Amino acid sequence: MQIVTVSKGPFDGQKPGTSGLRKKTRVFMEPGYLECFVQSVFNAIGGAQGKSFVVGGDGRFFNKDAIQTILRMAAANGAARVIVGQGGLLSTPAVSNLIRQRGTDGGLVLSASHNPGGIDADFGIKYNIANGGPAPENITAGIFEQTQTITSYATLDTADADLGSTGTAQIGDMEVEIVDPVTDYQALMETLFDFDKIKALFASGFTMRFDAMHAVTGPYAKAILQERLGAPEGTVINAVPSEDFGKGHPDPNPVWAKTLMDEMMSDTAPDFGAASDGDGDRNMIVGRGVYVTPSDSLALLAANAHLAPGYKGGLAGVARSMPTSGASDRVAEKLGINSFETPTGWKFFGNLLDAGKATLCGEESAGTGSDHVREKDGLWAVLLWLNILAETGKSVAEMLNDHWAEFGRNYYSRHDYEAVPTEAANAVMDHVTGQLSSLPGTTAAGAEVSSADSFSYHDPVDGSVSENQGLRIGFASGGRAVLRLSGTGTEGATLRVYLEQYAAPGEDHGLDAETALSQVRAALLQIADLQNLIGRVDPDVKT
Ligand code: VG1
Ligand code: CO
Repeated sequence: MQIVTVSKGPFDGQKPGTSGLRKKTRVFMEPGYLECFVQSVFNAIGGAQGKSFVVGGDGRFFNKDAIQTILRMAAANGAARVIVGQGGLLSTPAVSNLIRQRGTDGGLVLSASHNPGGIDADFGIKYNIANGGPAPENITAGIFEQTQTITSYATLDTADADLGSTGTAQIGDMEVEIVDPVTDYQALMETLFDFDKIKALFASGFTMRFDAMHAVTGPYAKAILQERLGAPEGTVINAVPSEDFGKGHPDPNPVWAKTLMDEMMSDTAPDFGAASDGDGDRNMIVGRGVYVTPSDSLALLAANAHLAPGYKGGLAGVARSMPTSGASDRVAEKLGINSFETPTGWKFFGNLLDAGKATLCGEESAGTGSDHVREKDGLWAVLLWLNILAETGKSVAEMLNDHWAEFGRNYYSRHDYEAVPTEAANAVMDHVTGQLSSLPGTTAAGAEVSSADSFSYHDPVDGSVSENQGLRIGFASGGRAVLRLSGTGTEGATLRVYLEQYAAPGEDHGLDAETALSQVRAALLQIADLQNLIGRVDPDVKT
């Protein structure tokens, strides 16, 4: 074993982000950088001696090298066994599933998710715990602490393991098991959904386009949708994972999945469209001529999940992140089940799922999932949609209109201001924070403010408290604006503004979102003084 000493951990004090550590790829490639993070993880969990882990990534540039580094370090730290996806590939939900199925002590996912890939783009790593979910805050804090004091890491001087074919390999005393990335995941999906029904739907001529965005879900979607469920060849596009995601942003939203959006809005649109992100944990759902917001998708899945075999007993509860619209709350209320509002980031759902308090969870950023794993799961959401469409025989547009007629519609949009100088972004947050107590009862741009606060989450399972999780402004009209800073960006700050307007059953549900949200937006711009503080009012990305 080789002990490499480092003068001071090459970390610059970055606190744990929304989802693991994300940096420019070249930063990760600096000698010792990845190594120090991995050693910090091992140190923070009381060492790797005798433990087993799952390791895989989304196939972006540096994925393969990083995996070899981790394997050598795991062996040097005494790990007994590591399960790796063939070719180094595993989607985030597939990692979560393998950790749970094989009972490993945890896992490492190499991905910067929706951030672009390549030597001049982004790389990332996240640690998942034995329940298969993202490390909760007490563990990420421990990892952070280790990164601040680390002085050495352990590795082996061995050749790379061959990850090209399934089977086993040996590194030092550690066994490496190379598995097909899709097999176990597909088996899990078969237990949840009525594959015969979905197969019959495709056989009847139902058409679909799935955009894998040159990222990790390509092999999964091809195996499940085309080979198993009989969707024709060409249903899955951009299906080969590439190191730079075809130079795109593997972010499944109408902006970055524009080609798919254009097709779905055209005369020749298929019945159903979907896309997934870099590491396969998110999804975008589109019907012919109609985009489904992630918040609506969560609500609609909650209302109809019982149509799929895995959920036929009903749901214990639905949890959503705070910026996600209240649409799923209305479903939970009607079903008489729990509903929860958590901070942004999947790690906050873990306790609720483990305790059996929630069955479905979702975020406005197109993450949806359930208690089948402890991560959000893009393809799972697509299959649940397909199962529901197969059962009801309705189109996506009919499903949406019926849902709004019953529950009302939460018009919704997120506006992102990217690469804002950190000081300016902080100034916006400070400016709004300073007004919170005086806002209720005042009127901004014609909209009366009914409530304003900084969101704190009290975990109902372990009692932990997470403060400063975003600023919420409620309006008497049933509107809401939320402001928060992204925890996943790698350049300056990203300011996210979330706009929502409720229209009750019987009210007009046919407006375009921009019109429906115009008053809330005007009020927010006035309260946050964006023009003055960041010099612009128009966002870079609207989803
Ligand atoms: C974003 C999303 C958040 C999601 C996170 C990780 O975080 O808003 O909902 O959980 O990305 O998703 P932020 O802090 O940038 O708003 V993923 O697919 O990158 O693992
Ligand atoms: Co992701």
